[in-house]
Amino acid sequence: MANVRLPDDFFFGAALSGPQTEGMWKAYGKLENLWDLWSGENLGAFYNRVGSYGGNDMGARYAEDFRIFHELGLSSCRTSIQWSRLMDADGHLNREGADFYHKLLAAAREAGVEVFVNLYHFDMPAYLFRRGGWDNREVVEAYVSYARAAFTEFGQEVEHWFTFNEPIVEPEQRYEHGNWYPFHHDFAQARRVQYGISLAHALAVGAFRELQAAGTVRPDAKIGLINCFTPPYTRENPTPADLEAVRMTDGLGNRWWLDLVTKGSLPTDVLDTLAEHGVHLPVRAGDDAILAQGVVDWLGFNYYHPARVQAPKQTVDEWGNPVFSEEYVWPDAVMNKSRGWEIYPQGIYDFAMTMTHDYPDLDWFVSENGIGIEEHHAARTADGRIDDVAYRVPFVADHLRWIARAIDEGARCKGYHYWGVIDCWSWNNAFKNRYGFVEVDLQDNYCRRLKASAEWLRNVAVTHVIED
Ligand code: BGP
Repeated sequence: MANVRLPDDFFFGAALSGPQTEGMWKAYGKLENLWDLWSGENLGAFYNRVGSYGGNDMGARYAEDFRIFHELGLSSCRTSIQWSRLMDADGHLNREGADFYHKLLAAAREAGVEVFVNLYHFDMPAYLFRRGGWDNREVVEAYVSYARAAFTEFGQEVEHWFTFNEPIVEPEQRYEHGNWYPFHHDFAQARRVQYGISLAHALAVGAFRELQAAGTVRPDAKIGLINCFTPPYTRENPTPADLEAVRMTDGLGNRWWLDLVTKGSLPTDVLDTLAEHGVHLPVRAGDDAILAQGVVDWLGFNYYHPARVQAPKQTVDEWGNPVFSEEYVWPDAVMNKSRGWEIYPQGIYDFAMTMTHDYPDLDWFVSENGIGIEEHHAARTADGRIDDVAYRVPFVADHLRWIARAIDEGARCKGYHYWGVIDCWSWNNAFKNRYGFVEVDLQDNYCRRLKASAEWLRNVAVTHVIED
């Protein structure tokens, strides 16, 4: 293999989220969100009983963190505003929360780092969840008021906006697979939630366009959506039933969102199949016009692992839900055992080629990619640094090589954000798996310390060359 070079205007940055970094869960008028609610009800559900409260202390250390990003050669980062911090329970702007984010954005500017702002990262305010969450149109409307407030408050400061991070995850994790609070196993509810989020996205894009036309949002600002697209694969010599499993996996997880953000509609083959199985979306007159507003300026692609599926042995599960696919265990899979996710860098290229072929006009960037390794596997060297080079560098280098190849073949991939450049809180895994090029030492007051891999990242971000 020879050295590989990414284009000069390709950007490098860091991906993070408000609920996983800020901490200060009760400061600046912040209300309880679903993570705080779950932490309060059952702290034992979180690794080492570390709940949502502390984040990685970025709320107190953001200036330091932005300086670290800059020193690592990163020009941008994406985080999220927390709905539960920006708005009060009456749906009005919370001034203290807004001021917190103004200060955070100012510190980033001072450090020379652009902040991409995402509006929602699995963090529904608890009082709105109690009113039905995404299953209730009033909550969809509340989200749009929140989005309007954010566009109005920060419209002159922020250039890159996103409506949602991984909108497929809450339907699946909260309502279908029962892994996250409120632990439902209800396929139909999951799809209603997915539909509610889709409407919320489209209405927020509509509000953004309106406020941009009015001059409230700066003229060069863009809006997008971020999703964890999983390129779908099945076994060799598939049966028609295996291919059907691929169609629905791809349809619900990928094409649903891609059609929404490029065509302003949802894929009819998927809706037809759902209807055939008695799953009906709560469609109201006028919804088509709402969805039509959902077309974005660009897209974020979070990539960790592919989806390998085959025809299911049973087409109905123990809760009476329809089943469209089951996992296919590929014998050659290389696994990240800490996370249970397959490592398959070529997937990033395959998705890029799908984009180039099926959605050729849309710009996108890799908005998350990274490897989280259980902390106790990490070796600390004599100088006190964690030596993570052996697993982190090849992971990132391999993905970047496939991105470079895709760009050579026409992909409109504009940049790369690494997830968790600084270790952060990972939902119910808390601090079990560490993603960072920078350690957060929980035994030392969240102190930041560069890991051995950080020098490699800086070199790639500055030179754009991935050495052989
Ligand atoms: C993505 C989420 C992030 C982040 C990441 C790593 O799905 O957008 O919030 O957490 O995955 O996953 P985890 O933290 O579960 O290891």
